Amino acid sequence: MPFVNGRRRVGCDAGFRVWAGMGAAFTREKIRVCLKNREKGLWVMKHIAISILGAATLGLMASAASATTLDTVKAKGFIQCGVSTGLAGFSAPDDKGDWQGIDADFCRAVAAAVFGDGTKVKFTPLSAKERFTALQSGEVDILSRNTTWTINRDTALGLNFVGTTYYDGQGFMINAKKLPGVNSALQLSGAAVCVQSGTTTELNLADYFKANKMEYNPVVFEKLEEVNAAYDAGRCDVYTTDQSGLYGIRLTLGAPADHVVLPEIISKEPLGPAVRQGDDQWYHIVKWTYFALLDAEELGITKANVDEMKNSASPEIKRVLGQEADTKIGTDLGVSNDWVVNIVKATGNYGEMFDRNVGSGSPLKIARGINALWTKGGLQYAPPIR
Ligand SMILES: N[C@@H](CCC(=O)N[C@@H](CS)C(=O)NCC(=O)O)C(=O)O
Repeated sequence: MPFVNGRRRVGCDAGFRVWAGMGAAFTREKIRVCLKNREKGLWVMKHIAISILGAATLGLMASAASATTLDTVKAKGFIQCGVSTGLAGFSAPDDKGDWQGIDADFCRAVAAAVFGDGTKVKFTPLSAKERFTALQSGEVDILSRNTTWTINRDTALGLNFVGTTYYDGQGFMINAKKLPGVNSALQLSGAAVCVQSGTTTELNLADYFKANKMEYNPVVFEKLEEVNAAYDAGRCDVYTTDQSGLYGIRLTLGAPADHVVLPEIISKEPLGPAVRQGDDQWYHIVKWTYFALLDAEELGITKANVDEMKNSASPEIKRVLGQEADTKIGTDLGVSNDWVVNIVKATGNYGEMFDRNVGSGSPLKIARGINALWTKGGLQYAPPIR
């Protein structure tokens, strides 16, 4: 029992129950103080409880947020892939509604790495404006939509670009019948230019005309079909976008042969897939899927020969295909050791994907050019899988 100056002290125990007293008045005063303290104490306790509850809620939220993209993708059983609303060669639905194109196939390659099954993908068509919010909000797991890798998107927008699946540059297309004699973009001063909003295209256009002291009249739309329709109806003299896009769009016009792509490339448009920042494992899976496609091409591993290649005499090929004893070549990444086999079976290697969708085997017939492997004079180069 606590004493102060030899007298029994009135106080409150830890539960703020009043204990012990001496004279009635003295005790009443002490009880008043005690009750006051008790109120204070209860207030403090209430707030501590609130804080604890708050912290617990935050903890729960944090653990929900820390569920990795790989976990959520595995739990739902498919990858949600953000694509364009329909750009030939990159991502466009065919007659049956199946998404075709190099960007759509890239998501299939990631699905093959994760599930061993390239069909485990669902596609979300996105306009240029919608695409970043869709990725930031978690509506899609990968953005694979002819998107240019820029510093602003890689930093302020909270994205991580995994690489450049297609090196492009911005170009101009005109109706040669309407503008005979125009064979250079430098002859376009005063032109009405059709362009899609929310793109690097819009920004480069302004820079190019300013730098060359030329005037232009921008005709801006959010939806691809609006830009296409306006240009086809002759509301603009010029259509500008990534040069690969111009070739695809030209095929959809009323009279494709009337339209000419001018020779100038006015910007660098490294197009590639992006993921959200803050999930290194998912970033690595998507990035190494891209590298695996390139390494497979470099090693001559194709959709047709991948099973045979598992027994190759080359230690490198065996390693890449997960055939080494005690290998962790896939499990370290969070996927199975035969992940490269699964990718190549689903989509073929990078070169096969390119040819089928935008290259010689496609209506676009775009040359490999700078998208050739580094071993063939191009820019496509992947670090080794070892
Ligand atoms: N690469 C550029 C341009 C991308 C872009 O959105 N281009 C338009 C060409 S008109 C497009 O593909 N639109 C497709 C759509 O909105 O579905 C960027 O990342 O900003």
